[in-house]
Amino acid sequence: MLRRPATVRIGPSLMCCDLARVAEEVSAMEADGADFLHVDVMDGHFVPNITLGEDFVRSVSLASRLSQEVHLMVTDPDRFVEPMARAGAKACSAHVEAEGFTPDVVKHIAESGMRPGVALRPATPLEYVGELLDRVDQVLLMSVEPGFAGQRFLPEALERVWDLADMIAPTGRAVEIKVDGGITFEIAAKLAEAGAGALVAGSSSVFSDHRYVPGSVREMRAASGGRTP
Ligand code: S6P
Ligand code: MG
Repeated sequence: MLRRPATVRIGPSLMCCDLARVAEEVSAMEADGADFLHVDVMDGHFVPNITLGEDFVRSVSLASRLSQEVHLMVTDPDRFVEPMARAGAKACSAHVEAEGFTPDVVKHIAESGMRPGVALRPATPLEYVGELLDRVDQVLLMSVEPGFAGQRFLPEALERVWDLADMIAPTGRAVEIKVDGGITFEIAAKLAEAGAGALVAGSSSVFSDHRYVPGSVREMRAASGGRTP
């Protein structure tokens, strides 16, 4: 049985864009109907890389009305919740594997006014989110090891989307499954069929040489079964 959600949201990953021209890049994404902007926050500790932070989110908030959805790849995620909310982020997911993660982090994200989510590395059992499903709005399933863009999609992630959709269905809650990493146009179609409600679009689809490719969000939407505006 296919369980394609009514709409699949598409969110370009800003770490893949030309950061020196972020306002222009974001306005091109907006013109192409992007649903959200995916913002990777890395601390060089939870993952071996450092990326975007609070000041970046604040600047993009001034440049675009698209909602920024933060993916926290950090140790002690709680310390980043309030700063991200203040900077204008609208949703935030923290990794359940991170040192210092507790269900209170999810509570604090919700209290800050952002949509709460949790993120899972590719090998983390789905059972880790079981008890959190009644508190989160989204589950971010990684389909590459977090840390770097430009990796290949791990095929086992597709099965995890089907399995997670099976776990969510009996709760009766509209918990969105968001998938992140190595998503090509072809894989987007399969993820949508499996029940993904949001796809992070990076260098495997909508960016080339750190530039947003005009029209590519529309192409991603068409590939994932949505109507092009
Ligand atoms: C990876 C990060 C991702 C990347 C995304 C980019 O740690 O969480 O959000 O930005 O993977 O997409 P791609 O197509 O380059 O993998
Ligand atoms: Mg990410």
